[in-house]
Amino acid sequence: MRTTNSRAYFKSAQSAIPGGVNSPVRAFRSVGGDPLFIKKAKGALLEDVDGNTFIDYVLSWGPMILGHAHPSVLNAIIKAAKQGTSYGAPCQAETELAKLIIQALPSIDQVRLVNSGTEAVMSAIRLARAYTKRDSILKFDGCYHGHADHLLVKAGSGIATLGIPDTPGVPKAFARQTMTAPFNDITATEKLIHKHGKDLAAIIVEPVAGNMGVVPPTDEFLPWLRMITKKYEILLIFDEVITGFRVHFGGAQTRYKVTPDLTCLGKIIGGGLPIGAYGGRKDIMQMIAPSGPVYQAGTLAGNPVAVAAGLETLRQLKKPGVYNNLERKSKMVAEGLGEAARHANIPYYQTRVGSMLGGFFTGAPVTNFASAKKANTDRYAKFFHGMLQQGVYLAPSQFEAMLVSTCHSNSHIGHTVSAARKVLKIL
Ligand code: KE4
Repeated sequence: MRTTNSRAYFKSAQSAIPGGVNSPVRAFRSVGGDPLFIKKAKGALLEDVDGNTFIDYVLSWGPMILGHAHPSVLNAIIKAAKQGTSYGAPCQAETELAKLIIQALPSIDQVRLVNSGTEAVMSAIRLARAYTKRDSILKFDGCYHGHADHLLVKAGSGIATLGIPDTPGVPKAFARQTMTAPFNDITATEKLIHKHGKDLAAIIVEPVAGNMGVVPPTDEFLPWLRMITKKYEILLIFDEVITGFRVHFGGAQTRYKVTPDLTCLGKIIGGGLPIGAYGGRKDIMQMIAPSGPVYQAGTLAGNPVAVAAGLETLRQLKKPGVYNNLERKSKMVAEGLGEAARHANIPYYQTRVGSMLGGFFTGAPVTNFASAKKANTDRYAKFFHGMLQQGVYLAPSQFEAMLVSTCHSNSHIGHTVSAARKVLKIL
């Protein structure tokens, strides 16, 4: 596969940008080799600067659930942009998006739009601390909630990929306020809560973990979290930046019928433009300035062009049959990959929630970060590059999700499965 231009662009990027990328996981560090520079994308396909095309299962890490350059989303963006790109003043579209999110997610009475998932989580945590007048928070090992200081404690995604347990630059005092427990582990979490429950402002969880690879919750875990947080008057925050409008139009909270106190969103609700959101019970959200004392602000928060892209994306997703279609296609991908691994006699543990898929090169079940880390990441790196050669673009890290869009066709899936058969056989 020709990568002359990508290599040249990467070399030039490295002189101007740390690591040559604007987000670490894009650098292919954990799978080796140099990242491909993308020239354009359409539907389920990416085209790099050397003319190679790939079936894309990264989908910009989540937002592109309708595929790239969706015609009606592009039209919405162009139409909005022609009215001006940013006002720094309220506009009707922000209320429309807010109301659509409120209608879709049962736990949300009010919502605030921000510019990224990190900002959404950062703001939700500050709000939880103000509401409860407590300082500590609990997160789960391997879950990633963006790069706000107090959340980079045994984080997943880029941190797990880079193997940095706690990043430098985070004051010890911050890290001390953040406790961690193993995902899905009720016993360990219960012990922490019995000891520190009265100091905990919030427990934040990815209801389906998507940053240690994809690890679904056990049947008991989320209902138990809801019960125990109510008992100790701790706020339960669902970080649905990935799962929101991905695993169900109403998010994981609707799929699993567990109602958090606050929800963080991002990715899909911006249709590929910068966005984040946090929302929840009115009595909590009312504390946010200017209705209350908790400050949070943003020059481009609720940006009219990003909001237009998000609104059109959600309107498309709301159409009947979209999620059933995603379910059918995702099941085909998962079954095809599983069968290819069995055919090659390679231990492969699969996970899937809707169009969010995980695959670990290990024979043992993966239920938390410790077990996810037992997967053979060297084998994953070889699989990644083998699939790339076959025109299939997977996440350049074992600790990410494989995502399917509405544009992935039966022939895209057929090609993916036959590529996996070829690659796994020679692994
Ligand atoms: P952003 O600040 O990247 O918009 O969102 C942070 C975030 C918060 N919560 C969850 C559950 C997330 O998955 C993320 C970001 N996800 C990663 C990949 N899994 C973004 C990719 C990247 O960092 O480049």
